[in-house]
Amino acid sequence: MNAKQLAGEKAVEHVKDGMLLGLGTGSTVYWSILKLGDLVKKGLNIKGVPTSTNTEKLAINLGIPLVSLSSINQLDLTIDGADEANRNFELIKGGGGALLREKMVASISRRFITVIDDTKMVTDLGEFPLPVEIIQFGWELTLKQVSELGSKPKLRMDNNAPFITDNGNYILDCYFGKIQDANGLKNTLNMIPGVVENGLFVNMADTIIIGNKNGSVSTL
Ligand code: ABF
Repeated sequence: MNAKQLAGEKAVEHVKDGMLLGLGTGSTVYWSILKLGDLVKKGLNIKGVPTSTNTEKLAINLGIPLVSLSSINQLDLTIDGADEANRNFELIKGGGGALLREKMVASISRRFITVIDDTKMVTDLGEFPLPVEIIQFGWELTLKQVSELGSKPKLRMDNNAPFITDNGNYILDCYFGKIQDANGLKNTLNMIPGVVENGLFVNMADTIIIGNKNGSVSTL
């Protein structure tokens, strides 16, 4: 079993009958969804899953019922991946471009479990360029304002055109170097008018499950 599968499957042990679940995107949470589908077939009753993006198709194929996000106030548990995590449970997410919907789902979850392999665990966030979702209008101005915060932002491209998120926005991948004050940077970025949301998840994850290459699983 690979490290991502170890973490993804371990997280499913926290799923109880009758839960409303949030599921993110990515190749680690992929294993959580497969394991969930297996347990649903064996009778586990999942009340519903408002998946955030292309996980929808997978959930449907595995017989996991979907609920619309607007019809619920709270989720019992969200399981999602991350691009980087530190021991303060701060995350960088959005490598897959789905950070806004993932943050919306995580924000209404009583519990939020992050599943990663050990390569994602870092002392300081920032080696992975921080994804920032911005509106298309005046994106060059927004890029300049983000760079004035001390980053080197790059417009994310998809082949020869700008990458477009599920919400019709652009993504800036911003290299800040070591991020010492994740909460401060998260808030400062979101004060820029053209910024919709950013990939700093602070005070959201309560558990980090790490699949290790030696075949063990650690839980923080
Ligand atoms: C998603 O999964 C994103 O927020 C994050 O970028 C990505 C991590 O993907 P993987 O699990 O494939 O490394 O949650």
